[in-house]
Amino acid sequence: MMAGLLNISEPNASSPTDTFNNQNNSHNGLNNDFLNNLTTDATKANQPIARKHNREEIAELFDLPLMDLLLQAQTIHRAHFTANEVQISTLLSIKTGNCPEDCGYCSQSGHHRDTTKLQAEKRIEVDKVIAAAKRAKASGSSRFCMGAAWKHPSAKDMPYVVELIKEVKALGLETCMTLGMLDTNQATQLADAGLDYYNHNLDTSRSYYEQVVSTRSYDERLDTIDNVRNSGINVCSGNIVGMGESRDDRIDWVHELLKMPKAPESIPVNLLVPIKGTPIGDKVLAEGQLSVIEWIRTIAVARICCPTSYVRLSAGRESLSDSEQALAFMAGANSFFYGDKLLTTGNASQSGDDRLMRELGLTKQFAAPRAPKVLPVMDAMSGHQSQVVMAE
Ligand code: SAM
Ligand code: DTB
Ligand code: SF4
Repeated sequence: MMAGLLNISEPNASSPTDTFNNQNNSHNGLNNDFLNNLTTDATKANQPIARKHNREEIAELFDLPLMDLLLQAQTIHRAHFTANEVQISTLLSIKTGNCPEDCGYCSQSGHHRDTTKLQAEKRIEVDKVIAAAKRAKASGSSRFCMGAAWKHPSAKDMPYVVELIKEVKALGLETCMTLGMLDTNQATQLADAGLDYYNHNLDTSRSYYEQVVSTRSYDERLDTIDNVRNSGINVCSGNIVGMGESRDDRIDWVHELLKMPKAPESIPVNLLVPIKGTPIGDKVLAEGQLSVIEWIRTIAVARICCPTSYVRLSAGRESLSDSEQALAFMAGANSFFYGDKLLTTGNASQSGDDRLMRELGLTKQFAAPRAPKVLPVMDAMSGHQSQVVMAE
């Protein structure tokens, strides 16, 4: 058997203990023997499901015939998540444009503003953000993600983002932020406010990275991810497929995730939205886009290698057909951005997504926000009120 693969036709009686949830398929009323046997066999395979693949094994997964790769990814997905259930997030740009970073794909970089002509905006007021979060909740989103075009939040931005976290959580939504780099102190402040997820993407491999960004190093990205991880906030870290990178770069990116002490809880796999006026967007518009199948392969490999992570369909869905998105869900994606807009670009329409979910038989997962780490305590002797930070 090829290294790193599950052999679902050869169940092994001496299987490792695992966290397989055998209720997966009865949960949604399927009670389908074929699906239950499929997932049961997967857990009895020769290889433990949750283990780190080495680089060669990741490369072998990418090379599989597509149907073998999809079958394996969907099988692993069902062993760890409720089948046919998807987590849905809504995005809002809370500070748009004129970013000091020079990410070659991004409409919001100040370095490309003369060519993208993107109108920069100031921070959005708290009550407007809350109104957008309420709309997101009413539409069925379980997580509200707020993005800012900053190198990092400044000292004067911190009370603003802390207030947003607290107010959005009070609505019963999970919170996610993506604000650029964070130091340990900032990560702790966000954790104490109860932030559920922080998004900070590696975007690509270490070696292709220099073709993409020059103002923020790969190691700085890894440092921010470490700070988020150590603060107790869930890590959301993904990539962009289709920037002109090679298959090797996509393999290396998956390998980077596995080199982390713990794989990100959430992995957005963006398909490049080629934006006119950005260096990478213009190049891709001139030379042609990568096959969508390669994006689907990347999703499947991320699912297999990070079996307990949410794998998210992120940028790029607006241009995809129903069938391409269905293949992405087959590949083990179980999360997507919902709502007519991402940060500056369009998204697949909400009504279209509702119809697609009905047609595919997908159901929305409920929110489960983290409790804030800080608890108020009263000193019994003095009556003095203070706050304690709870250990994770
Ligand atoms: N400014 C913050 C940062 O970069 O850390 C957060 C916002 S940034 C827009 C979040 C992610 O969106 C990027 O890391 C990139 O992966 C993705 N993204 C941005 N522009 C994109 C595009 N044109 N196509 C696909 N993904 C894109
Ligand atoms: C992520 O990986 N993708 C989202 C989210 N994290 C913040 C952003 C996609 C942005 C797409 C381009 C735009 O709308 O400007
Ligand atoms: Fe700025 Fe983020 Fe865009 Fe890079 S991706 S230019 S950091 S907003």
